[in-house]
Amino acid sequence: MRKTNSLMGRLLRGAAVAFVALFGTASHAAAPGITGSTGTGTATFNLSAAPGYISQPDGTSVYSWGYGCASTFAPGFLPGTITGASCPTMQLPGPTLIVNQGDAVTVTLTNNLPAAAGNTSILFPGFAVTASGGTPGVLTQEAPTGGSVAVTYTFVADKAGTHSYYSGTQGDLQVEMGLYGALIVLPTTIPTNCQNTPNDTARGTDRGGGAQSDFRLAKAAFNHSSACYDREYLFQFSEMDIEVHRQAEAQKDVSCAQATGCMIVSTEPYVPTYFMINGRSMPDLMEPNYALHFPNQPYNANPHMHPGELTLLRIIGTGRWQHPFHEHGNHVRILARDGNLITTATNKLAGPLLFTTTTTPGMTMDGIYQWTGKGLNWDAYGHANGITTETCVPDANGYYTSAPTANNYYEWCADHLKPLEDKPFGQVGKGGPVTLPDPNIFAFGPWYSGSPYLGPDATARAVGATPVPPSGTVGNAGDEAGFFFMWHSHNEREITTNNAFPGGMLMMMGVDPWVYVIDETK
Ligand SMILES: [Cu+2]
Repeated sequence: MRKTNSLMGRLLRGAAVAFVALFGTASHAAAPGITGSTGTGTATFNLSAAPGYISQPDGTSVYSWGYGCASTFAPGFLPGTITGASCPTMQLPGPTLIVNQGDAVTVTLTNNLPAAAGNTSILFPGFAVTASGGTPGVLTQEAPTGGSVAVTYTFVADKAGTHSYYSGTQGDLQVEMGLYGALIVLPTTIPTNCQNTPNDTARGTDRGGGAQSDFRLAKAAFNHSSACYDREYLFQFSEMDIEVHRQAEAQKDVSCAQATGCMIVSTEPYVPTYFMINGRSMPDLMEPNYALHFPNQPYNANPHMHPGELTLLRIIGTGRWQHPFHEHGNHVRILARDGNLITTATNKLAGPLLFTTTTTPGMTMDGIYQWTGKGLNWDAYGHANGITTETCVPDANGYYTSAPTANNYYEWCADHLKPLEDKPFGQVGKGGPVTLPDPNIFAFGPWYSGSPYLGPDATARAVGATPVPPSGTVGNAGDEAGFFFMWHSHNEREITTNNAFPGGMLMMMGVDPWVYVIDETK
């Protein structure tokens, strides 16, 4: 938070850590999507545009339009370890299309929108698209309603990275209604310095007895030594003005034979009240991918990571507003914009380090985020409170990376043994940078474990302290505690749902101790 007088600022002021949490039934995320029916070097997708209803956390059911899989099309799903994957005929956002760089991509679209909606289409910005079939529109070939005439878009996916796709027909209405999605192009060449699995010995061996699976779509976002990653998440930001959707719903059954449709829908003034990431608002976005109670909103937004892991963020701005999304805990090193890797003349990464990854409509970004605890100015593992058997030997960069099985693997050694608290409640100050609140205002449970520390047995570490535990710690023996950071739009209007806080474009990023297995299968 930058504005300390804001509501969020009052909640979070003075603490680098938003929440310390126990682990329970949390679901996780990854970057799920579909693969085409492929031969070697080709990827074919048969999509439909169709109407449907999506749900918002205030109970509202919103009439929307979305791309989905044609009923005759059986795609493949990635990552293959995610259970219950499906591709309905309408979803919001549309299916994430995953292809390999160099693939000849063919996307066939049929239009199952109501006749009153008129023609529709798909644009793939950044690619040289050949469109055939259907009827000519302003920007591309369009598919008429009725579902029987298909339009086909072909292009070579020559550019790696994260790309958007969206309707090229009546964009102010059709994109607002939900006709947009993501295209991920995986590089054909992987740099030799990338990790084979997220748990290579160089980056920490498997602390979960073989359970720490690889959920990446690839080992690198681009063919560049700075583009390796260990985990990845896709975030599509959009907003929604329900009045537009109500007008469209009221006119959906009007009989119509015009290519331009027969709806008279005012898209101005534009007053959105729903702000979504991957088609869901907080807290719905924390539910599992493909959750049955969100039949047309299959993708969640629930990032987790271990300290030190390189996490690839695939970011797309959709809709009409700018979305200044802030990833708390560190800045994001940008690799590429709109799939264009940002490098110097000598091929060194030149992408900026961003405080907020602000997207304008249609813009995409690929960036690397890493959380290590560097800069906290206190020992996040509670070593200052009696756990002195664990050491911290700095590597050339200052991190403890020489002992992959250590609980405090990747600790920032300059803060090793630094106390947490300045003036513990009811006690004398110990010199740390943080003053904890009165323990009586905390509720212990899923969002606060009773310990401010990261790692296995974090609460036991806290209460077993010498000479005194931090105030407000309660022993919950055996618990593993992680840190949760609020990732949210810095346009604070956007962290509401229908004007109620919290909601909208807000998620919780979890830093889990290495001993905790991050299971992205749900
Ligand atoms: Cu913030």
